[in-house]
Amino acid sequence: MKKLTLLLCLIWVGQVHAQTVITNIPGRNTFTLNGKWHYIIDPYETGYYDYRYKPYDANPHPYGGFFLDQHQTNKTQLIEYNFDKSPTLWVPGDWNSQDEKLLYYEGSIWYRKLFDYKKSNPNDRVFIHFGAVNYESDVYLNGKKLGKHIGGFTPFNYEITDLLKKDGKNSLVLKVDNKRHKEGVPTLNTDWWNYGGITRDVDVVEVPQTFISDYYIQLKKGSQKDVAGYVKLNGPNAANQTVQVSIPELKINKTFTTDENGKAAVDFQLKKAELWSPKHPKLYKVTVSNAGQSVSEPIGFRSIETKGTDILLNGKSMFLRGICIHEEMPMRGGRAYTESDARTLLNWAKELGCNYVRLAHYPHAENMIRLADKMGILVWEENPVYWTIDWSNPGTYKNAEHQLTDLITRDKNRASVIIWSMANETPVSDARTNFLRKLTQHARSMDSTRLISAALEVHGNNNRYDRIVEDPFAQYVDIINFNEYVGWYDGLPEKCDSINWIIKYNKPVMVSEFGGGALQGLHGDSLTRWSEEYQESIYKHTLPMLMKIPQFRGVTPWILCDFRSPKRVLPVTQDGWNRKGLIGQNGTKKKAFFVLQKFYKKMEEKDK
Ligand code: GCB
Repeated sequence: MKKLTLLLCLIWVGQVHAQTVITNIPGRNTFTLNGKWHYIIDPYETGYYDYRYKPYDANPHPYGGFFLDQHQTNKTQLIEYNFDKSPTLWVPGDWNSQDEKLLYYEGSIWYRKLFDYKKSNPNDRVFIHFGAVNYESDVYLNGKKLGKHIGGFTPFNYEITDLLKKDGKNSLVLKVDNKRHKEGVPTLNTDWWNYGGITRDVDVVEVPQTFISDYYIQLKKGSQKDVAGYVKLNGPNAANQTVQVSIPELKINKTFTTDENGKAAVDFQLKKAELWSPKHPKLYKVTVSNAGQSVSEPIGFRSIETKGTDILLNGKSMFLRGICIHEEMPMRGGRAYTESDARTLLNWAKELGCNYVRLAHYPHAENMIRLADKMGILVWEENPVYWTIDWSNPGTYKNAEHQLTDLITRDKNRASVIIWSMANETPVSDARTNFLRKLTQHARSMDSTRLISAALEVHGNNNRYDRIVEDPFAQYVDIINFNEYVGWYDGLPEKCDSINWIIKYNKPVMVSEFGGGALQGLHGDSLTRWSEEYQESIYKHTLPMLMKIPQFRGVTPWILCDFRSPKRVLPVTQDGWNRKGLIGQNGTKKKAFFVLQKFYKKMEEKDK
């Protein structure tokens, strides 16, 4: 009985939500938990609910709850699971592309990792940090619940200082559930694969008692020399402390003092700094320090704003030569997650002549954004508010706001990121516009320097060839972006030649999507659906059509690579893949790739 009480005490029934995210993980003292993790497929959530469907972590039971990671210690003991004897999955990585029987799986899978950890300093604090887990996760360390996290594409962490075993193995267990929900963000219906699992890096992060948890060091809106931002300390000695910000290459070394909440306002001038741009992606090593600790990372400085119908980067008008990208590797057919995956995708974008990418339709891995910083590629980042979100559900709004907060928190120091996108192709209604307006206000309150946009929709009228962009949400954005599919869902490619665009906003206009499907290697004439020639024809007719829009300032055709989608069921042609990529599932370029490449060469010449 005593043993039972002890065991029950070990189970912490309260629920802690993920704590404020620690930023700049690559710049910290970390220990990776990437590698092989044992897993148990649990479609009925037997490891979570008892037979009365009550969660074990709220109603502890000595043998229930896979998070206890128990082992049979005598021959009479009844335990109906065993992580040690279960197969393994690679983390990070989606489960769908690692085990054939999981390709279409949507449900719960338990993951378990055993690890030893010795602190480098006995007084330090220790956190466990997840780059992303899709979609919902319940996290337990040594049988205790750390919390629950919702949202498949943003980082979260939990403090584990007091739970770590001094000697012996720690057992880290996650229940990961990728079931879709009507009220979720995204919701039930999307045109991409619902890859489940621990899809990004897992790290143990060791920090001092009071540590630099976050900082924001960027040029002020509209300025090319004034830096503004903050440094935040977390811990018992966070208030009234001095913190330093230094940029040795610019001989800058400034001191600021934290307020009673541990936050210091940062304000200084850059003299003779080289501004970041796609042509010169200059990054400076910026170091933030306090009481003997320091955190560093490369940061670029640039200004981004709109003026009338122009987009100004460092004060100069530019055209954004872009492409949409899903976070997926064509040849492997799973989530992209390594830096080398990111490099493959961004190198293709560069080869196409891009200076800009739209990372659709959710936050991509941090290594993608950091690489874009280094390679000089501008970035659109997007919240997964897609199609028919449950607009009037306050919980759905909170969820969307939370995901956006975590995205901005993670990437606010990346010079490459110039646009926060609130949503994609959302149907106009008061509830929806209100939802997006609130999200926009929230984004601006966190980061006043970047531009706000969303991929809007196009409407027709009685005239067959009029196409109108008119949306009550347009008043809140800095750049009008819309998706159009003339030539694919809307007539044949030649229809583009007759379209009359009606866009009555005195703002820059960009086209966030256009395109059509082609099976790589399938040839026919330009009217044969799915042939490379049909897709090529769409590009040949669309680009001149868009050039007629006076405020046209950029475009991100749909899409760099073919990607998996369960909605695309046409045998032989689709087989579960959306074929609108300029590059096929096997990594081979289709004819349309070269049409866009030629157009971008011309646009680049013009920009010089
Ligand atoms: C769209 C969506 C995108 C789809 C694409 C398509 O408008 O924004 O997510 O994949 O159309 O292929 O139909």
